[in-house]
Amino acid sequence: MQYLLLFAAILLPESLAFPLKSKTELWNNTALETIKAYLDRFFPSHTKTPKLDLEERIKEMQRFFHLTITGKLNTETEEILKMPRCGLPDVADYKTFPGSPRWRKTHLTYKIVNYTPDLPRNKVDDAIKRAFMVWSDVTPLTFRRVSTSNADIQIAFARREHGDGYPFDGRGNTLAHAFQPGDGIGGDAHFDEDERWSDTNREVNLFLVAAHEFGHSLGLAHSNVRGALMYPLYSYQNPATFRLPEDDRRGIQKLYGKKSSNF
Ligand code: 01S
Ligand code: ZN
Ligand code: ZN
Repeated sequence: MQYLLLFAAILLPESLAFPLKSKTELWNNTALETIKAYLDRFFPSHTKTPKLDLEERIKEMQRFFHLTITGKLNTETEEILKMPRCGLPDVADYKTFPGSPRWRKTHLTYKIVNYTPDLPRNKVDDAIKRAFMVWSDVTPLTFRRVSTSNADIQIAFARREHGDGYPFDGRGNTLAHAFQPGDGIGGDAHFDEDERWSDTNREVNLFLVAAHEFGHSLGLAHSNVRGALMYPLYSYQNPATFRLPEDDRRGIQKLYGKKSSNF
């Protein structure tokens, strides 16, 4: 009897044995509860960030599994829910901001609005230039310095309240911040003037923090991968031998693609 049922299931046309559900039907309560539970377990939203809506969280999961990013619970995504897996959350990966904002052009400009007294100007110029090269080396992006016109990415040193509603906090803790790609303040990077900026392993290395901030300016959020440039904590490494970690490279190339070869 069991065999007969099995045969019947195999012989029946797929559409009969497993009738295809309509798109709206897929959004039924059970499916929604299933994906919510899955996301809560394996893609916990960070307490600091405002609660993402379900669509953004589904996108995050689709990005992680390299599925088509629709934000919708489609068949491809449902398949993942059914697959056997390890119980640990999938947090060891780069992140983009909700909605994956990115620049819609590859030639970007930057402007160094003011300077820190901590370093000679040419050392600041050099640290900033090399921090952009970290990203232009692995993507089609180019960065050109301008001094007069409005630049896409405005770079400034400032202390405490400095006009954007995100006051700095004196020496230590927050070292710098940057805004996700967009018009106006979008892409801008601010460095806390109450830090002591350096081009060595003393205090805070400007190149290393700038490279991290420009990751934000280009659309990367913090990564949970220890050792990634976009990991939220500063750690010193020799700028002369710096190589962009794989996690960050995968993240930025997801947004902008790889560097096109020269032939
Ligand atoms: N800016 O990108 C940051 O990550 C801030 C904290 C934000 C919540 C504003 C910051 O300054 N974090 C410290 C830091 O070291 C801990 N950032 C630069 C880095 O290289 N990870
Ligand atoms: Zn600021
Ligand atoms: Zn950061």
